[in-house]
Amino acid sequence: MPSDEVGRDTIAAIATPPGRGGIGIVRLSGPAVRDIASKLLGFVPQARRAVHAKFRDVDEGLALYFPAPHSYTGEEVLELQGHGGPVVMQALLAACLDAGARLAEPGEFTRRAYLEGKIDLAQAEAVADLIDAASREAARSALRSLGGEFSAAVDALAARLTELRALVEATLDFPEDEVDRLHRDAAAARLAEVRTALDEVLRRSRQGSLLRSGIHVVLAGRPNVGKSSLLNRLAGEERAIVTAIPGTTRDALRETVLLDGVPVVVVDTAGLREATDGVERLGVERTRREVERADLVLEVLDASQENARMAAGAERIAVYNKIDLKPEFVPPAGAVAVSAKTGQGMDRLRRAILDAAGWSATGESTFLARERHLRALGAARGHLETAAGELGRAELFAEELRLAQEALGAVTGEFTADDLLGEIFSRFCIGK
Ligand SMILES: Nc1nc2c(ncn2[C@@H]2O[C@H](COP(=O)(O)OP(=O)(O)OP(=O)(O)O)[C@@H](O)[C@H]2O)c(=O)[nH]1
Ligand SMILES: [Mg+2]
Repeated sequence: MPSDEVGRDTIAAIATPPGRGGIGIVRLSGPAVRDIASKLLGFVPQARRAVHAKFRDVDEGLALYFPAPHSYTGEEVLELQGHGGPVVMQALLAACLDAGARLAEPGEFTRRAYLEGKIDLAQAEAVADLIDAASREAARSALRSLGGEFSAAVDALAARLTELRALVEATLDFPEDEVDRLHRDAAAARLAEVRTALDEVLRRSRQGSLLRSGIHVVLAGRPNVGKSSLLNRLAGEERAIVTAIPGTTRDALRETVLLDGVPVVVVDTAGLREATDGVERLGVERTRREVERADLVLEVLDASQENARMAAGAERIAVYNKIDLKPEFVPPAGAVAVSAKTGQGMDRLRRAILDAAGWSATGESTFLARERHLRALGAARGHLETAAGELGRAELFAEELRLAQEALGAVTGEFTADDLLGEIFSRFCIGK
């Protein structure tokens, strides 16, 4: 969509994180950058050359000038690299504002890059996702999106739909004859191809979305079965208090662990039983709430006790703990047997968690998709499915293709409402 905003002003922000650092950067973007440089430095630096300068009486450091359109935002950009102390940085920012800049809103630099057509919307989102990446895998995936790989895959799908539409629209006026039938078969075959390609993009996007948003796993079960011990095992350190006294854990305790680069929030909870006091009762209530919110529940059981056997389900895994006390124990199908004490079976448990989340560690490249992207791809998929049922009616068929294309366009921002843009960019940090 990249549209133009008239009367754009010049924005400034501290681009480095708050606090003390060796270097702190104030960034400016907009038409008044040259003017502000003159006021602040006494000159306009040569394009793309780091030059030492005094920043008025505030600080001194390196100045970098990027003339439009060869800059991050596509506008005139100036970077002032000074000393990274909070007071210096604030004073430098204030000097920029005095010289005619306005304080940037969160994500405004990236928003401008998008509006200037430097990057599309999926790439802009990838900027934030790269900054927020919780694992190396997530960062790699975000970097691929930033480089345009995800957008290119989505654009390729849209392009194939354009071809198909052209093919179908050319035949709209054909009477029911042999030629028409041939066209229809060709269209059906092409549609099937596009659907397969879309499913592949969707699959890789779902994988990537796991890297981005992770999964929420809750440990639940009777007191003393070893939930807290399992949390400690998964976290690799002693986080939760473990005792032989049933009812030890009262409050829900959460730890984020990375499994295969997928961030997994593991929640330890109070053991489920008839509470013996008010505090425990509150804890048990909390456990029930956590279980309701979970993506996956690990139903922990004590293998050394005569437990009722648990049925396995998609969102529940029965985990039999303490198998060190009963080495002959054979878990029922779908369940996992472990020992939080010795670590036995933990790899299988980690694998089971990832499997239940739908993560396939094939090492293939994933797209760090957001929920918004998954919805758009899903909508496109729905339209193609409808189209497949309308092969005999060229007009309806073509219309569904058009709608599918529009849904794809939402990913890269070709068709995107302003309020959505506002929402996306407002979640960025200031200075990005
Ligand atoms: N032998 C053996 N003992 C274990 C194992 N896991 C936990 N335990 C012991 O079982 C007892 C209870 O462990 P916890 O981790 O506190 O159990 P919990 O389910 O969190 O208990 P509550 O917080 O009371 O609900 C402790 O004495 C642990 O040392 C295991 O795999 N093998
Ligand atoms: Mg506990």
